[in-house]
Amino acid sequence: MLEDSDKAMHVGQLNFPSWDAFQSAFSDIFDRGFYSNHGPLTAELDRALAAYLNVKHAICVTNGTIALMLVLRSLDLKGNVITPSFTFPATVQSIVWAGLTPVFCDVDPETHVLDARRVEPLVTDSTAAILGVHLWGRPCDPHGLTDLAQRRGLKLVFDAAHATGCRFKGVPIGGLGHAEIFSFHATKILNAAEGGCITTNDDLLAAKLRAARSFHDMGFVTSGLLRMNAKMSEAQAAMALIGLRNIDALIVDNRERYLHYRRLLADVPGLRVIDYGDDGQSNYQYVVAQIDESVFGTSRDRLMNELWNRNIYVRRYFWPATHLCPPFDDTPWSLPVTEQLCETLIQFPSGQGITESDIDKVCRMVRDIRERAI
Ligand code: T4K
Repeated sequence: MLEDSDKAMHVGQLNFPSWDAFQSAFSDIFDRGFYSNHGPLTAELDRALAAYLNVKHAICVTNGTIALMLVLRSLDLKGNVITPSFTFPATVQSIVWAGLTPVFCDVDPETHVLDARRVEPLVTDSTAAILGVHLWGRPCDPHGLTDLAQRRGLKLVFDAAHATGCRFKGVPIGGLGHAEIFSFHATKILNAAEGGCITTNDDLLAAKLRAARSFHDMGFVTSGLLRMNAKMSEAQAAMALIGLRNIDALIVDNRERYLHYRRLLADVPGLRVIDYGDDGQSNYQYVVAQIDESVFGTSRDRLMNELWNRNIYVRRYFWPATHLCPPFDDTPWSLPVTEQLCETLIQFPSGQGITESDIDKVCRMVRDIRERAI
């Protein structure tokens, strides 16, 4: 008999800052009467993130999408940008917003990210940049893509929206390529309600980005640089600063949740929780499994619908594939791995609001649904 769950469980169960810390930060903002336009908390967050991410410059902005648009625009690119279709649509849409053309590259079936071997055959005279995505926080072939970008004279940017707190060979993600971008959306490990940042070790690019994110920084004002209002507010910065103080503890808790899912689902035929290794390099914010319908006994979509009926709001990230949606679907892209992943992956609820007994319940339901289906 299937059990009902009365607690709605979402994939991005929010990481909350402590209410007391939040109140006190807000009370300080009210006392200062300074809410925006690069207040002290935004400046402090820029410095704190640069230190945490081990990079020279962190430039906080309104959200991750704006961070992508700004960095692509500020690199003065023309032509094509090689990028995955298997990502949140913001990655690709930002390329178009920056006046560039996306060229889709398929991803590795195990890691779900781009690698130099797949990207290199797509490089042409029109290629300006590679925009890799550290999907699920997995480093996107940093050595291979850096080498390729250097050899072919391309800019290399990483979308690290999922990767705050993740590491590559022990070093925090943040200083790779020409620039990386992060998202502090409510569902991310570092929750600023909305928010994002660009990180770079390039002083000139950082100066341009600081000028481009607002109409208040007078640097580059005469250079014709295109600018916008992409400022982070003091309220967002306050929330991010509190989250940043606790992020390492959140990663430890996330890892426990991830390992608990893995233990409970290890022997379910046809369901494989994707592996981040046990080396502590991931932020474990995403618990993603692949369903092999022929072994599992029912399809990923059927499993998703059955779980939704029980208040478990798993997601089929990412569906539909970006290259199959307008305005990108008028080209016959050949992306077999991406299309297979879009049809077989399921993301389970995770994050601070999910307890061990919630995970027990989700996994019990997955087993029950499978047993009823076979
Ligand atoms: N690059 C990549 C690789 C990204 O994944 C993203 C964003 C970006 C760039 C762009 O960064 P931002 O511009 O967003 O900063 C969610 C997020 O909205 C999106 O930020 C994120 N990626 C993406 C992976 O997930 P949706 O539309 O699939 O889910 P959403 O926002 O409805 O939230 C998921 C679940 O979380 C909901 O079912 C309910 C729950 N939830 C959500 C919110 C906002 C809550 O319980 N409370 C909340 O306040 O995009």
